[in-house]
Amino acid sequence: MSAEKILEQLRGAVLKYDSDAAVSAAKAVIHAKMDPLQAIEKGLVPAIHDVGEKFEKMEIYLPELMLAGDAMKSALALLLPLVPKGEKTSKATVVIGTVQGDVHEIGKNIVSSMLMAGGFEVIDLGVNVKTSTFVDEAKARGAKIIGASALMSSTIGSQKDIIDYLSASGDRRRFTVLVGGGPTTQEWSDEIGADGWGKNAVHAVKLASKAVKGR
Ligand code: B12
Repeated sequence: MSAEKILEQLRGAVLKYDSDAAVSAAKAVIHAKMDPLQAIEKGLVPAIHDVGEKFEKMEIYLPELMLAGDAMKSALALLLPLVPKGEKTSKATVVIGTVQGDVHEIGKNIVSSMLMAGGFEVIDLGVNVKTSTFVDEAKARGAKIIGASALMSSTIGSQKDIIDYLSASGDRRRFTVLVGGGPTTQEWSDEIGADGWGKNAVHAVKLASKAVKGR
């Protein structure tokens, strides 16, 4: 099967909310020895964005959104482990999570895997992570970088809370804070005083690598 056809199957599986089809398409990616990251970025990600647009236009509702998320996660469960792990020279430790009140994890998981592939030690705190937990864990684990993902306009404020929390305790300069997620922008990152905004997982790794060199 051609790579284009396999990408089409990945897209179709998410758009049809079909986890079984997503698993079959992911297996086809593996069988064809395709680059897993390309399959994710060109097949799965555009499809889930289309689903988000349909939800916004109220053409579909929460159950479909959940099923699409499940289909995407089923394919990612096979594809993300295939992203080659970088040398464990550990450039730095990164503590990453999705902010408080927000359970969107797909983008954060892709960023985590790519950071690991880029040679970072990654401590993934999961979703709905309290501001204090980001900071306490970063201190406890000797992390230099904190990554905060937020997918909703109602939760991006928690990214600012992390920075304010660090400033209040005099710890701001000890950590590089990177932010990302759907509604965030470079302007937002500048406004809240973050150290970098990543538009995707590849960009996130570049930012983290730059932060390590800059220290
Ligand atoms: C799948 C999905 C869900 C799934 C999530 C499943 C899961 N386990 O993650 C479920 C069904 C649970 C869900 C629930 C809800 N959702 Co929802 N969801 C989506 C959807 C369709 C896709 C999100 C996604 O996975 N995108 C794909 C990934 C790859 O993209 P990404 O997350 O942006 O990540 C990339 C970059 O942003 C970047 N990045 C991400 N994080 C980070 C972090 C750092 C540090 C860096 C550097 C970079 C970086 O790299 C990533 C990889 O390239 C979006 C629509 C959309 N366009 O995003 C809506 C969307 C985010 N959801 C929305 C809403 C409203 C909800 C609900 C409130 C719905 C409801 N009525 O209950 C709930 C919220 C629950 C909660 N408290 O969090 C809205 C938010 C609107 C807004 N702007 O505020 C959206 C935009 C849909 C819409 N268009 O209306 N959702």
